Amino acid sequence: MVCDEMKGTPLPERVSRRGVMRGLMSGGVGALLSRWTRSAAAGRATEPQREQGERSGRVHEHWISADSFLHNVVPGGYDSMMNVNYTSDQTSFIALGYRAYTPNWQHPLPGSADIGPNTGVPGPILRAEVGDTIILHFRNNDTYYGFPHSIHPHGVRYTPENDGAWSGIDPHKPGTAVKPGETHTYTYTVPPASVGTWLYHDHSVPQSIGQAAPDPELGALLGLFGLFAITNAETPKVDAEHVLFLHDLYAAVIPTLAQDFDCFNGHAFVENTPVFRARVGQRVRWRIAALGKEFHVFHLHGHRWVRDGRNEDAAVLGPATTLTLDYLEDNPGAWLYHCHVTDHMMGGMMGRYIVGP
Ligand SMILES: [Cu+2]
Repeated sequence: MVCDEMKGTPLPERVSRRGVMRGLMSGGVGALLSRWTRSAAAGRATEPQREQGERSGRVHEHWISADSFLHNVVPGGYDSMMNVNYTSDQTSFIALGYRAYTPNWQHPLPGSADIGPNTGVPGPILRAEVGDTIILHFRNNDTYYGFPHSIHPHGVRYTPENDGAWSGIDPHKPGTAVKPGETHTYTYTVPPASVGTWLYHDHSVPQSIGQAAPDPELGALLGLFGLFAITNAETPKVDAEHVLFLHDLYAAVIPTLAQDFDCFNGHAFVENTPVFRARVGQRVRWRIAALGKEFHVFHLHGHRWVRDGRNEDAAVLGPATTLTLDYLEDNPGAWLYHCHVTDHMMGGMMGRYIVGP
């Protein structure tokens, strides 16, 4: 769900007397308070700061940490399509993920409609409107691998000093190789051409695990990626929003994995991948992104959308490309979404989409 009526509103307005009364009358004061607390903690986006030529000038300030943690790709231990069982040691590895924290990286934020589950793979959804400024305070908390990391953005506007991309040409360029325990702050602006869905990801020094060949984006392969959701005043409001990352894990790169896995949001196989939900009559938006070295075809059963003037029920994604798909939900039932590349279907890119009446 998208809380558009809450997003980006100054805090005093969010807890107006009328809002409190409405919450009380609907018996939802607890929910209202928890929503306010969450907004207060997650937002830090509320201090108006106009820049020359910018329209609304809201500042979105986030405290992001690159964390290392044990991650199980197939927590249910079962691939129902191919009827294969897995043990957790075959499907687990130490992942990296961006997580949103309270200021000064004190505590991880709980998941919310605004930032998503905040479990790390993918990272938090970073929202902004045209005219806003995004400030990312980044901490490298990769205590397991000890690699340097960065945040490199797509789609927003930034100077070379905020690019976060290692090339080796200037090894001392700040923000391109933030060492474990160190921090860096990136600043981006949001011009009209930034409307849409965009990636951010680790773009630091090439690394490898064990004897594997160095990978230029190993941090991103291990889970350091997320997306921006950028809107303007004309962006239609939606009732349900589904965020989906298509990415791949290779046993040749990550030795603890028993095989390659093709993943949605860090997981493989139906009932392990996210189950998305909507109801008939709702406006639905999918924000989809891919990263890595594979090409994918996102396909949704029982549904169509319009893109570039044509009707579609499947769309190609390559590394670092995204899709923003909107439609009015009109088809109840239990549906599948999946990558239509057959290798990737077998490797785990299958999921369920449940539409209630
Ligand atoms: Cu695919």
